[in-house]
Amino acid sequence: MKRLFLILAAVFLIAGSVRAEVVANWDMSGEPGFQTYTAAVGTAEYIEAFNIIRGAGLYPREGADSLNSKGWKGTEAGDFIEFGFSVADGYEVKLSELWLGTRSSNTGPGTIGVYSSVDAFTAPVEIITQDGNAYADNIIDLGGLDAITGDFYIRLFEYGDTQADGDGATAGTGTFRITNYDSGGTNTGVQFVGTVATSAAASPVPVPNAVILLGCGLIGVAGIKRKAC
Ligand SMILES: [Ca+2]
Ligand SMILES: [Ca+2]
Repeated sequence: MKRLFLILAAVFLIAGSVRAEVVANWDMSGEPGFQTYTAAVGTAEYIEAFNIIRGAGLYPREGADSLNSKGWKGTEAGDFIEFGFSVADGYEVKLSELWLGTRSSNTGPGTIGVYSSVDAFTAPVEIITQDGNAYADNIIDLGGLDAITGDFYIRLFEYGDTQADGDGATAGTGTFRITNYDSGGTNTGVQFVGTVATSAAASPVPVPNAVILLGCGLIGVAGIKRKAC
């Protein structure tokens, strides 16, 4: 009976071995701030990352270890930072977290909405508060998003129109930068965490694999030999 338990445990371990991993990550350390884009430094298998870029309504600005921008004005259409990834055909990603650091200048955006392409950037997944010009380090819960196939983007728009120092409308000269997540001795870069798996559409019957393994495991216990195993 103990052996049966061990085999069953092993079978379920194998069947459920889709583990959370870094789906894509960008390292902002050493970046000057005014670069046109920052390319990813790594991805999970079956993932291609997109550069971190500015929308057309923003302008480059110096800022060590970041991608920094000025030209923020409330919800102007082109005023956003965008990054994301593409999932290979036949695969899907279930995201769990986005790790990132952000910082505004005192007259830059006071609140930043984190929007996703899943709902065409309609409702913020999270709202980041910038407290003056202090760095904000956040692990944003993306567990509520549906599984992703194809292209996926996050956009950071200003949410509302208030300066980070708490009063006044956001100034066009004010800045907002995206930096590495750096908190409590942990510096991870900007990263998505989640699981990559074959998509339901590509393999509509993923369960039988586990069932076959389970069947073979039981046959093994019973001492029955079968070619399929
Ligand atoms: Ca603008
Ligand atoms: Ca102010």
